[in-house]
Amino acid sequence: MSLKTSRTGITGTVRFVDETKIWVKAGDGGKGCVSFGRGKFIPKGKADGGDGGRGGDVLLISNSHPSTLLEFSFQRHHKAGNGEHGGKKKQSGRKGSDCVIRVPVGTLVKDLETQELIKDFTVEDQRLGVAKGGKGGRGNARFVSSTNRSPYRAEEGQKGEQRWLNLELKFPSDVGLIGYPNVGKSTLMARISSAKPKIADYPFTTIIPNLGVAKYGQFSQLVVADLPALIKGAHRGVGLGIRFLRHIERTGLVIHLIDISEPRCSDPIEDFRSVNRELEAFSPSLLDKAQLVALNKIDLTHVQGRIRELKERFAEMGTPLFPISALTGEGVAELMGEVIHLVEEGRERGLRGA
Ligand SMILES: Nc1nc2c(ncn2[C@@H]2O[C@H](COP(=O)(O)OP(=O)(O)OP(=O)(O)O)[C@@H](O)[C@H]2O)c(=O)[nH]1
Ligand SMILES: [Mg+2]
Repeated sequence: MSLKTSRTGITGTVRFVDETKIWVKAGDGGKGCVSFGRGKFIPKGKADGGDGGRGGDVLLISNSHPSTLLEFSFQRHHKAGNGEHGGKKKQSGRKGSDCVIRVPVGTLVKDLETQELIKDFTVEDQRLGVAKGGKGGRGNARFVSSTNRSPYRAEEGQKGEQRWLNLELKFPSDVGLIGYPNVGKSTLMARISSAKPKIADYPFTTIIPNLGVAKYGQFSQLVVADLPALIKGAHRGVGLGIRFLRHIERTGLVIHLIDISEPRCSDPIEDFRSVNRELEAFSPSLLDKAQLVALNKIDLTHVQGRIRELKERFAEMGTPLFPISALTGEGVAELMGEVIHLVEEGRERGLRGA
């Protein structure tokens, strides 16, 4: 996906790729050789043609390093080496070199034609063979028999497998940050993690997901995903749309931020509901995720003054409200205490990356 960022003042184009297609081709097997060495009592010579080498395989290996599939949009074709042809004196051809492709953890691999899910890379160092090299052909030495001691027969190598694959990336994270634009998602991300996302006072500052790692309690690796904002109609493509929501499919829990600091956010409950309707439009299962609701910017006096009323209104819906200031840090420890509690529970049930 490419986005032109005019209002943000960033010139140029930002590319973030979380879905792409690649073509993989394993190596062909080498030909078997037809050759005759000198042999006593064999007028034509002794058949000594060696076998062709096997073609190299194409393998995918998961790696925690790259966090996008961007490089695959530059290089779509991936080919393993062909096997060498067989030689004289029963020399076998060398095997073709394997082609190893490193994909980020969180990548789902599908066969493009059948749409069958072949693999879901959930942890580092998982391997998957996606195209098998062709077998080398047999040389004429293999076809010697009692009736034919000098056969001219040898085989061609088999073709290596080839296919198109669809790669889709869904970040595995513990906590996803969602909400309307400008509510302070990136500010909270910067407060609780080591990430340094761009923060600014205009909507849609964050145009691609940011990942950060937070240290809390015994969790030294709490992965937090700051997602681009949602607005009403996002499922119809309004704003940045809902396409980034795939990244919270793998999230154990969601922090939903709300903001009443500006006159436009007069009804936070309606904002809260419309963001949830967008989640539902993307995938109803997203609403089953644990969701913590935080009222941000309580350092501002007019926000401070409405905490009680809003706590009560959310309590009526059975939703506790965490008043916080991502800017000053007030209330963040209480919110994160609950986050840790839920993440612990989720990990016990094996939720992250599930
Ligand atoms: N007073 C106050 N301002 C805040 C607080 N949190 C964020 N802000 C301000 O609100 C504005 C938006 O903050 P961001 O963190 O960029 O908001 P966002 O939700 O990531 O915005 P988008 O990426 O555009 O969706 C910035 O000017 C922040 O400084 C807070 O707790 N108190
Ligand atoms: Mg942001």
